[in-house]
Amino acid sequence: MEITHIEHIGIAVKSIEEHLPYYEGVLGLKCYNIETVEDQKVKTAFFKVGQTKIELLEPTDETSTVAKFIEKRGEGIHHIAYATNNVNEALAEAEAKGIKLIDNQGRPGAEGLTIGFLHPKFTGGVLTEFCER
Ligand code: CMX
Repeated sequence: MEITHIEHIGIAVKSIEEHLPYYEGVLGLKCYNIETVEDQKVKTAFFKVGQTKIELLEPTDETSTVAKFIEKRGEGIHHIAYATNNVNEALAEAEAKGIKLIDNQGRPGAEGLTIGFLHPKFTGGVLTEFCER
């Protein structure tokens, strides 16, 4: 696989609105997109930092995996997403090297990206996402 850069860092929050003053007012970043990803049961807010983005993730209901994460571990870094030119190839290669997949195939994510996750128990405790534009 070829990883080109960190596409985004996902941060789990209870409320996007509550955290906007920090990202915009303190760090001086601009929230350029707020989007709900129904499939993932999250509302997302994006900020660009060079080539990389910060993605705030707010659960849209209590059955969301992000709601479960916050309940168990509190707000904070939820995942790291790597940009690659072929998600399906990257997933297959990781699996062939013994990594448990969450997604066998890429699926639609926020911002029109195709995404696929690796299980955090096989990646040193970091939920890892591949993204393809
Ligand atoms: N980072 C690191 N570890 C995590 C984790 C995370 N984000 N989420 C869960 N875990 C750990 C748990 O702490 C737990 O560890 P222990 O067994 O030591 O307690 C273990 O993984 C199993 O977790 P769980 O609470 O039982 O939760 P689930 O098995 O129901 O789900 C996971 C975990 C990662 C499979 C699930 O969250 C998932 O499928 N994630 C991928 C999809 C996703 O995260 N979507 C939201 C973002 C979408 C977007 O970016 O648009």
